[in-house]
Amino acid sequence: MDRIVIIGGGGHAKVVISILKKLKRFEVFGYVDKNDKGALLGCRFLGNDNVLGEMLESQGVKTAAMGLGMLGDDAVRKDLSKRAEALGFEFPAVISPDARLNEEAVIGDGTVVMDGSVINSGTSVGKFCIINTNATIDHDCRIADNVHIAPGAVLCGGVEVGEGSLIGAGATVIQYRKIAQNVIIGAGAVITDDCDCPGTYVGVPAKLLVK
Ligand code: JB3
Repeated sequence: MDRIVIIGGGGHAKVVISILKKLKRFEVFGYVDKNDKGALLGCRFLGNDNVLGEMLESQGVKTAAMGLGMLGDDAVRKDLSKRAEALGFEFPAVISPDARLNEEAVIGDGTVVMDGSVINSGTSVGKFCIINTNATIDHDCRIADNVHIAPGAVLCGGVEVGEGSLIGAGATVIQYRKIAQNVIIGAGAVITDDCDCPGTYVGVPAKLLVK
């Protein structure tokens, strides 16, 4: 089995590790973090990000998974994934065996699809997204890179979500609505209109929070 390193050692990384262990496709070699968080589900601390180069050169670790979560600001994740790709790491999509993907659902590199989520036919998901636990994305959606669909969120058919946006836990986006880049949809919000401006939308029906 190929070796894989997890970037980040927090709660999200633990979920990614649990999925990788179920997949039995990779040997989870360890995780890198700013701090030693001890063993994560048996996965050892390897050091900080500066050891990634050595992992590639002398430990034969060619693949990585992004273990940092994203709650609206994807800057650190984006920087880390770019740095690791520049070193030569590959980021395969990590798709739980307990997720359901229907025909012609396309998932980008580096994206993690958690347990219980459903991605329906004709939907495309970009790179380095998080499709979190029990999220449902229905047919023909277009999800850009670095998007987080939080646990239990519901995207009806034909929804578009721009780069770096977060659809909060339990939020609903009705069919064919468009969410711009760098938008945060609050937990439980119901989106009935397009969200054209970056910012935070909350409530039922959701409205842009004015700063
Ligand atoms: O809501 C859910 C289901 N999951 C959340 C997820 C989407 O986002 C979760 O509850 C958290 O809110 C968050 O998960 P994450 O990113 O695992 O959060 P936390 O538990 O705080 O762990 C972040 C880890 O990243 C910490 O161990 C930090 O030390 C580490 N970290 C921060 N900056 C870094 C860096 N690790 C590396 N390798 N490099 C960094 O630059």
